[in-house]
Amino acid sequence: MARLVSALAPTTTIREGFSVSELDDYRAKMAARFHTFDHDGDGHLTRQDFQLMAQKAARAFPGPRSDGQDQTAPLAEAADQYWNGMAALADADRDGRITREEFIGAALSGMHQDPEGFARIALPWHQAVFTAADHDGDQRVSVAAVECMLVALGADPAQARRVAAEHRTDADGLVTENEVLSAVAAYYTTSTPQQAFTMPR
Ligand SMILES: [Ca+2]
Ligand SMILES: [Ca+2]
Repeated sequence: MARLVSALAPTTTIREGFSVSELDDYRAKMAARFHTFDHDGDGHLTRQDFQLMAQKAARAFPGPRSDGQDQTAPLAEAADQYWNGMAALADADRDGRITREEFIGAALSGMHQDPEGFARIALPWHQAVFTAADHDGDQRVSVAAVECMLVALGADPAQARRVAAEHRTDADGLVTENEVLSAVAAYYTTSTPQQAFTMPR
């Protein structure tokens, strides 16, 4: 994690002075992400949405890993931690619900151009999902597993396939944990558009 954060650290030096269009791009990306986070579809985010997300990830990568560890409980715990981090930032009135505007505001203030904020709030969850996908524990997964991960997180299946295929692979055709987490970090900390999570048509 420290390596990932330090690799991204130079972006923190441009915290001030990004253009309105960059912020608009980021807002649009997070607005789309909000929809895919709302797993029960009631129009706001609650602890339940994060638990549904954990259950979906556990179903996507069922059974114990080769080291015998079942990932259901670690996923539920990581999702709860993720919820707590987002709620601390976003749920200003403490009613246990995050609206679309609160979510976008929280991502903007807590993660955009802030790799350390991302590392604190969202990284543990994505590490837990990677661990669940990485059945043999060698810190590498197949491109198909990356695609499966994106779909479990709410991505459109066709777009998940395309985005998964864009990841760099090693000599064995596998995608490393660092590659996956760097892509996730770029998603949350930069304005660069990314197509896996889109608004419902
Ligand atoms: Ca919801
Ligand atoms: Ca593996």
